[in-house]
Amino acid sequence: MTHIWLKVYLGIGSNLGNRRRNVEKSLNLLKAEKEIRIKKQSSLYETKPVGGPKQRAFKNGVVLIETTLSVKSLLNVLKNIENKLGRKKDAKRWGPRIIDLDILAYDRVVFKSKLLTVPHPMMHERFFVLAPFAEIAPRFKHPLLNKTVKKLLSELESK
Ligand code: A4P
Ligand code: MG
Repeated sequence: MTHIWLKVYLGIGSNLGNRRRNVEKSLNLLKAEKEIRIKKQSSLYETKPVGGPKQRAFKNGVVLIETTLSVKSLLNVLKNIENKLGRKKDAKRWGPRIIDLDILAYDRVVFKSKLLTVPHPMMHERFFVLAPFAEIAPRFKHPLLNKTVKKLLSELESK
């Protein structure tokens, strides 16, 4: 059987507990997956919370992985990791979280269902995504907007 390793960008965020350690733990759990390889990781950015209740600042980063998992299986792996790290299911939307793992882009696939939208529908509006993304992949082109991450970041910064 042939395995195709696709390039996928993941967004990671934490604003509860030891934020840096939560991110590290999630990366270790990703590394432990046979069908996932971590290729690049950004530094961690201290970012102001966007939306939700008043809450602590986040640590945010972006990683480039290669995976043979389908986009749906990957989402399940990410949710399992969030649960293992103790993320509460009933937490409010946009509320504080131990760990949040989002699929920002799955290769150049455009896909939308009830459970999953790729590329992530808000990635281009968010500094906390674009800044670390631009650090590791400035020339990655947004599959729908057809602009590079670097360009999206500079447009956001000049708004
Ligand atoms: N889902 C759909 N598309 C995706 C995708 N591309 N990747 C679904 C991951 N999940 C996706 O997500 C809710 C559901 O979205 C999932 O069950 C999945 O089926 P969640 O992580 O359980 O809940 P959430 O994170 O509260 O909601 P949401 O809408 O995903 O919020 P975001 O967009 O993740 O934003 N401010 C700063 N500074 N840093 C942050 O990291 N994060 C958020 C959350 C808000 N403000 C922030 C930050
Ligand atoms: Mg999320």
